[in-house]
Amino acid sequence: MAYRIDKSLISDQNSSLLVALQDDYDALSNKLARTGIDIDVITRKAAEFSIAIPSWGTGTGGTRFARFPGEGEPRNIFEKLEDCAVINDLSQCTPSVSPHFPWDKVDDFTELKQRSDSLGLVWDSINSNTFQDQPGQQHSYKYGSLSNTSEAAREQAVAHNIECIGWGKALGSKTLTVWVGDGSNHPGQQHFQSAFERYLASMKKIYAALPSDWEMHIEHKMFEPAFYSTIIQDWGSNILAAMELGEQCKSLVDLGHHAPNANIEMIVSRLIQFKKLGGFHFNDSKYGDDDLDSGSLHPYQQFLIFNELVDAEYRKQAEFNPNYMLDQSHNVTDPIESLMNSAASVQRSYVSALIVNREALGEYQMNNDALMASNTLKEAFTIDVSPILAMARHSKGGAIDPIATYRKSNYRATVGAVRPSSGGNGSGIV
Ligand code: PSV
Ligand code: MN
Repeated sequence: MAYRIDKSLISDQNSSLLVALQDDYDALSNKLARTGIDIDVITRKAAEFSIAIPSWGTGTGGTRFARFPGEGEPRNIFEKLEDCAVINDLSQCTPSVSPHFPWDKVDDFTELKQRSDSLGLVWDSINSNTFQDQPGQQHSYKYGSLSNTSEAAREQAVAHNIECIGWGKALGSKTLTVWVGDGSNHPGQQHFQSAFERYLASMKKIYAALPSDWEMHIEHKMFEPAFYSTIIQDWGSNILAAMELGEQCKSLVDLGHHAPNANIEMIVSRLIQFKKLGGFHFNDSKYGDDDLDSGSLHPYQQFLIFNELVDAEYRKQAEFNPNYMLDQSHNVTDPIESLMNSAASVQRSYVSALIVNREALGEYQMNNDALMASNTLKEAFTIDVSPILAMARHSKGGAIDPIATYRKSNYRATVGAVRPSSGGNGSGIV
């Protein structure tokens, strides 16, 4: 039996916060009404927003130097699901989980599906893993997977991705996300064009196995584990591959996978324009693929990305339906707390973008009024939309203050008693 947070604890905690929340909500309602915005419309949209939890994010992360395991870490996908259910019960915006195979492989996928059903969770994009060797694996990925010079290694990587599609079908998923670590560490080590040709040929085989109602998402990353060149190093190679593969193939943007200071919101706009935006892995970073909590460092960048996304919604852009997902590594926090905070941070960026005065912005842009265009965005960004987020959670039975309610529940210590520490303190980015 999964340990769930009692609904009565959530409602008790909420009742002590509701009067103050209603005051703040009414004040914000009056403020927004002055600019013609109906707060209830925004709150309804906030309540409809959802973002997937990465199964691997529920465990404590690490770096290549060390990992410091946390108390009560989930030991398998069933326990990861329990933690995801807690996150969703409190946050009410994370009803889906994105699994990573073979990390989350089980013998009986029917049982796994029944468990997720019983917890009220659904499955988001399936992630394949050909960036590390698995025990007993015949061909090594040391020199790459889908672009390996060895045909046998490439075939093995293709077969794994096709197997992932099969597991995804059993779980009711409709997307396969492919990220590979293929690349090189030395100038001259790899023939760029031949390696890309091999990658594309392998991807075509996976694409051919994709059900007609599925999408395949390609994730780019500038470097790491390869430190000189990476096969899909940026959105350019990504969209080229996605265009080559076909309509069901789109690009996925992980916020930590770009050169510092890259204009990610502009990349997003380009992908939207060419109907190639598949989805996101949200996280934040200062130096590289830091996998810090979403919005913890660059909330304005996250808002500007949502400004593009809401603009596409506003313009009713065709074929626009990106998947939102977190992809973070929690090294010093309780992963449940970080994931709840991060989901709310992304939801906040969405809500802030919803209150941008788009007619005014469009006019300022057409009149080249740079200052007022910029101020229009800043005005929306600086309005504190917290009461909208809290009210959206409350309206769905979630917690007005998810972190406080979670701490009050004593969940971590409770599961800690039945989940002995993995003791795994070795290195490893997860
Ligand atoms: C690679 O750094 C990445 O962002 C990909 O999404 C992987 O699937 C994930 O992290 C987990 O290693
Ligand atoms: Mn990612």
